[in-house]
Amino acid sequence: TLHAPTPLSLIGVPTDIGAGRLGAAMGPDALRVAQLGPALAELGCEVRDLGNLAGPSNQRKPRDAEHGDLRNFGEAVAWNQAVHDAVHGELAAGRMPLMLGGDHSLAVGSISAVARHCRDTGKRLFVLWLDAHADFNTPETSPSGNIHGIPVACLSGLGPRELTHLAGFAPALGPQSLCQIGLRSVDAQEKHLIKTHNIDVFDMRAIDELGMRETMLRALAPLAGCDPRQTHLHLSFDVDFLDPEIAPGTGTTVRGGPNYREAQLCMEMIADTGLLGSIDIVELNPALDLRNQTAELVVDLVQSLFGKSTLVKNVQS
Ligand code: EXY
Ligand code: MN
Ligand code: MN
Ligand code: MN
Repeated sequence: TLHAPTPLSLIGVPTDIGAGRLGAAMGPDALRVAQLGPALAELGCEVRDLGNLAGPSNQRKPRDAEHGDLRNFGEAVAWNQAVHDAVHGELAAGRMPLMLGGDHSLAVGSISAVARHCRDTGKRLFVLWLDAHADFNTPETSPSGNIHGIPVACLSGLGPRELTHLAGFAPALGPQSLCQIGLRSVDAQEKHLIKTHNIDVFDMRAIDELGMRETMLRALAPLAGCDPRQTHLHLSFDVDFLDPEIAPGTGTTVRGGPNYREAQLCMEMIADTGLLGSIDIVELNPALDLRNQTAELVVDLVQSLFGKSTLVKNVQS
C-alpha cells in the first residue's frame, strides 16, 4: 500500500571546529544554494528547512592537554548537544532529520539522538558510514587532535564522557549496528580498533573486487526483511567518500573513491531498503569547491536516496 513519505527536516549545522581546515561551516548554505530543499520537494517529499543551529564560533584552536589533547573540545560538546536535542526533537515529532554539515564531528550528536530515539521506541538501529576515513581514532590515538577523526570511537563508547554519553547511555552504537563503506585512508591504530571491535568494513579494495552492487548487497544484508516500523537506518555521508575528481569540495580528499555511477548505485540501493530514517551530509567545504559542483553533486545523490532514479526495479536479485 502507498503511504505518505515521512516529512523531512533540514537542519543546518555550520561547524568547522572538528576539521583540520576551515570552510565546512559554509556547507549548509552551499547545499541551499544548490537547491537541496526544492530538489527533494520535487520528488514529493514534504520538506521544512529549520535553518541553522547556533553554536560556538569556529576558530581553530591548538590541542588541549586538559581535554584529551583534542582541539576545540568545549566547542564540539556544545555543538553536539545542540545537534542531539534538535535531532531527537524531530524524530520524536515523526520527522526525518537531514543534517546539513558542517564537519563530521556532528555525527556524535546526531547518531546519539537516533540511538536514544531507537531505545525510546524499541527500534533496531543500523548506521551506514560512507567515508574515505574510519573516523575511529580515540583522543589517545588521534594524530591530529581533530574531532572529526573520532566520532565512531565516541559512539562506540571510547572517548571523553561528554561525547560518549550524549544519549544518556553508552555505547550509543554497538559494533553490530555499524557498517563502513569506501575507506581508503585508515591510521594504523584505527585498523586495530576496527579489528578488535569487529566492525563490518567494505574498503575501496572490496568495492574494486566485488563491485558496488555486491558490496551494497552484502552491506545491507543484515537489514533484509526488516520491518520499517521496527528498523531505523541512519546514513552518515562524508563527502570525501566520493572520488576527488567528481567531488573536490571537501577538506580531506583521498584519491581512488567511488565514481559517479558507483555513488549513484550506492544511494539507489539504500533507497530500495525503504528503511532510511535520518541522514548526515558532512565535510562539504565550499571554500575548496569549484562553482559549487560538489554541493550540486551531493544534491543529485541525495535525490537518489529519495527515489529519483527509480523507474522500475531493474535487476532481479
Ligand atoms: N585519521 C585522520 C585523523 O584522525 O586526523 C584523518 C581524519 C579525517 C576525518 C575525515 C572526516 O572524515
Ligand atoms: Mn568522516
Ligand atoms: Mn572522511
Ligand atoms: Mn525512526
